[in-house]
Amino acid sequence: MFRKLFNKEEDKTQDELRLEQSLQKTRSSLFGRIGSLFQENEITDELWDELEESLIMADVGVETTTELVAQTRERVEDEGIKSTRDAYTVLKQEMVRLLKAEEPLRIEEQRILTVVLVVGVNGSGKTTTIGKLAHRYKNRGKKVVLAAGDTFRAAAIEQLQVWGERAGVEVIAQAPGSDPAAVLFDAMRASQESRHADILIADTAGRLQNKVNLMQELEKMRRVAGRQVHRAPHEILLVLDASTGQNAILQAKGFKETAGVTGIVLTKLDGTSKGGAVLSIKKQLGVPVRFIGTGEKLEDLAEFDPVAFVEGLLGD
Ligand SMILES: Nc1nc2c(ncn2[C@@H]2O[C@H](COP(=O)(O)OP(=O)(O)OP(=O)(O)O)[C@@H](O)[C@H]2O)c(=O)[nH]1
Ligand SMILES: [Mg+2]
Repeated sequence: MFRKLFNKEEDKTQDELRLEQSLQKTRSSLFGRIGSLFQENEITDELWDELEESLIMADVGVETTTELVAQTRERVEDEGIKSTRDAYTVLKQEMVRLLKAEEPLRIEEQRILTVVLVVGVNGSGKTTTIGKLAHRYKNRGKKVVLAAGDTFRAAAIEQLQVWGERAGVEVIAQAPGSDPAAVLFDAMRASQESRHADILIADTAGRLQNKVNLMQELEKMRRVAGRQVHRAPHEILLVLDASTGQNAILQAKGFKETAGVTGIVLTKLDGTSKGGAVLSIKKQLGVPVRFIGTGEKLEDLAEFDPVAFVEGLLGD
C-alpha cells in the first residue's frame, strides 16, 4: 500500500535521487536499525521500546518520538495489524504525516514580484542556498534577481556576486555597511521597474536568534518589503545546518518568533547522520521543511518531498 506511493528506481526524479544520496549517512547509522526491528516476526512491546530508543538516538527528539510511536502503535492495534511488515508501512505513513506541509510553497505562484528573504545563523548556508535557488528557478524559466542584503562584510557581497555569476542572474548590491532594508527596497524597485523580474531573493547577514537589534533589522526588512509589494516577503526561508541536529530546532524557535519564518531549508544533510531531526521540525515549529541542501554545488538542492524523504531514510 505504501510502496505504491513511491516511484520505481528508474522513475526517480533528480530531486529524489539527490535526497536519497544525501541521507546515506543518517540511513546507515541508525535508521537501518529500525528496518531490522521490523523484520522480526511478531509485534511485541520490545519492538515499540526499541523503536522509540532508535528514533531518539537518531536525533528525532523525545516529544516527536513519543508521539510518533504512540500513534503508530495505536493504529496498528486499532486496525488489527499482525505483521511487522504492515506495521512498518504504518510507521512510514505516520512519518510522512509529520512532514507534510499544509500550504503550498509560494515561490512559484503568479504575482507581480515574488520576494523571498533568506535568514539564519552564521555559516548555515544562506548564500549558497540562494545561488542554488536562483539556478533552480532560472532553469524553470523565471527571471531571478538577487539582493545583497548581507552588507555586514564586503566579502559577503562578493560571495553573492560569485553565486549570481554561476547561476547567470543579476545581483543588486550597495556598498558594505549600507542599511540592508534600503538595499532590499532598491532591489525591489529595480526588479519591478527595469528588470521585470519574477522572483527576488534577498541574502541577509548571519545572526543569532537572541540578538534583539539584529532581529529588529530583519523586521525592518520585512516592513519595507511589505510596503512596496502586497504581502511581501512572500516566503521567509530559515536556513538550518542539519548537522546541528536538535540544536537547529532551538535556533529555529527564536527565528520563528521574531522573523515570521514560513519555511525551512535544511543544508548539509549530505554530511551528517543527524537527519532524523527533520522529523521533528514541523511538529515543533509548525513550519514545514521546503528544501534540502545536498552538497556544495549549484545543483545540490532538492525540493523537500516527505514521501521521498521517508523512503530515503528507511529504504524499501
Ligand atoms: N556539504 C554541504 N555544504 C554546504 C551546503 N550548503 C552550504 N554548505 C557550505 O557551508 C559553508 C557556509 O555556506 P554559506 O552559504 O557561506 O553560509 P552563510 O549562511 O551564507 O554564512 P554567513 O553569510 O557567514 O552567515 C560553505 O562552505 C558552503 O559550501 C550543503 O547543502 N551541503
Ligand atoms: Mg552568507
